[in-house]
Amino acid sequence: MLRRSTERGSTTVALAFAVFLVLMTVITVYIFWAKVWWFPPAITDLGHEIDAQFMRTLIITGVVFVAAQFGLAIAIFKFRDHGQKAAYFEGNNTMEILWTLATVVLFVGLGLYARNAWAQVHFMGASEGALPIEITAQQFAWNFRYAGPDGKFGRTKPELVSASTGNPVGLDSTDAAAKDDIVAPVMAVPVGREVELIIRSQDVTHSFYVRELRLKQDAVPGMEIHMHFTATVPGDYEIACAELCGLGHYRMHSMLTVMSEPDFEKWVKDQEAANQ
Ligand SMILES: [Cu+2]
Repeated sequence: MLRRSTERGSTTVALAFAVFLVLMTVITVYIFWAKVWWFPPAITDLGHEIDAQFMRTLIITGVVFVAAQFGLAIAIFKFRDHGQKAAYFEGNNTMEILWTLATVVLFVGLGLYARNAWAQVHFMGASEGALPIEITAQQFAWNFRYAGPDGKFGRTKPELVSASTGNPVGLDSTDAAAKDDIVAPVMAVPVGREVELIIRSQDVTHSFYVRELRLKQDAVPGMEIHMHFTATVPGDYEIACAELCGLGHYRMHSMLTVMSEPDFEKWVKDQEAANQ
């Protein structure tokens, strides 16, 4: 039975909600468009590729988001209460198939687009001549080991690990190759030279994360995980632990300094002197 006209009138509510949706959508788009909260500039070629992929994904999902919100606003206003009888229908198979297919095509398409960038990091190793740096994560610090002049990492033993005696990674001093190894609490790399990371953990799962490298990799106990990058912009960048690893997680950070080759040589010499 139809209600009397004075009892109708969800127009105000429907309009208010529709306007709210449109406003919320416009504000959201503006926040991304104006890059109000954005990541710092990338400092590797791969970082730029990742950013390009991010923008592609953001534009495609952004268009879908705006269309869906505007569509919802229109539907809310158009189908408001006119005092009419509610209609019921079972759904629309054609539409279901269409938007499932569209989602699959977009998802797979984006994946194919990014496969090169992904493969460069995860399937291809560092090239010959890359500078190896071993990263050992522990609660709640980062240790960076350089092989020293002999280019070889010396033996380590878990039972020798002792931060208080200045041996945080357990270097075995009876091994000749271990004698010139450098262990530092901060990381330095030469600009423009490829670096091979060997990421380990002494206790729980941590995550090595440098925003500007667009690189985030878990450090997993019992595993040696290889990553590689070439930094192209000198500067200081924060290294954070991106895995909640215990009560001191918040203070588990360090610095990555990208410097010129001569500055790097000098830095290594200074570290050698400090280690002796
Ligand atoms: Cu951690």
